Amino acid sequence: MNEKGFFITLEGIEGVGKTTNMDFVHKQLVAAGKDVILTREPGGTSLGEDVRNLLLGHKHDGMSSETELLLMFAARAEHLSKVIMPAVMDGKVVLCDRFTDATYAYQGGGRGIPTRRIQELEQWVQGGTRPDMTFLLDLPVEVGLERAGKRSAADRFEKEDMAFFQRVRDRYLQLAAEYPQRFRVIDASKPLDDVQQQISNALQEILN
Ligand code: Z5A
Repeated sequence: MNEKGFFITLEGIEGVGKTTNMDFVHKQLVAAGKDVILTREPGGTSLGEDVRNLLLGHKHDGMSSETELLLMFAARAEHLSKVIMPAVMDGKVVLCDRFTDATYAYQGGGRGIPTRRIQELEQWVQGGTRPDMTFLLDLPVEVGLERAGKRSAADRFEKEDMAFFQRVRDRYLQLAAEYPQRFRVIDASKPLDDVQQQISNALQEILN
C-alpha cells in the first residue's frame, strides 16, 4: 500500500492471541495520536459479516474448498472498497484481524488450493494493495488449540484436525520468510507481557 494511511494486519493460527493483542495494538496507536479503524476478515462490512456467518457456521458443512475461497474474496472485495481503501486514503491506520495471508495459509496450506489460483484472485480483487505491516503471532499448534479449546463451541474451521493447523502454521511461516520486510514474527508462546513487548518494539518502527 502507500497513499496517506497505513494498513496493519494480525495473523496466526487459532488461539494465538490475535483478539487479545488487537486491543493492545489499538491502544498503542491511539496513544501515539493515530486515527485507527479496527476491522476483521472475513467480515468488516454488513455483507462481509453475513458471508462470515456462512463461512464459519455449520449450515454449510461440506462446502467445497473453491466455494470457501471465492466467498473469502467476495467479502474482501466489499471490505476493501467500502472500508479499507477509504480509511487509508483518508490518512487513517487500518488494523485488521486477518487478511489475504490467511487465505494463503488456510485455503492454500490447509485445504490444498494451488497458490497460483489464490494469486489470481488476489491480483484481481486487490490490484497492488497489500498490508504495510503484518504481525504473525506464532506458536506450536498444540498450544494454540489448547488455548482456543477453553472457549465456546467450535466453528467450521475449529473442527479441523491438528494436521490441518500444522499446514496452516507452516504456510504462514513460509510467507513470513518470503516477505521479511512486511512480516514481524512474534513468539506468541511466551507470557502475554513478553508478547506485547515484542509487538511494541515492532510498532516503534512505524511510530518513530
Ligand atoms: N479464514 C480463512 O480460512 N481464510 C481467510 O482468508 C480468512 C479467515 C480471512 C475466522 O477466524 C476463521 O476464518 C479462521 C480462519 C478463517 N478460523 N480459524 N481457526 P477468527 O480470526 O475470527 O477466529 P480465530 O482464529 O478462531 O481466532 P481466535 O480463536 O479468536 O483466536 P485469537 O484471537 O488468536 O486468540 P485470543 O482469543 O486472543 O486468545 C485465545 C486465548 O488465549 C484467550 O483465552 C486468551 O486470554 C489466551 N491468551 C492470549 N495470549 C496469551 C498468552 N501470551 N499466554 C497465555 N494465554 C494467552
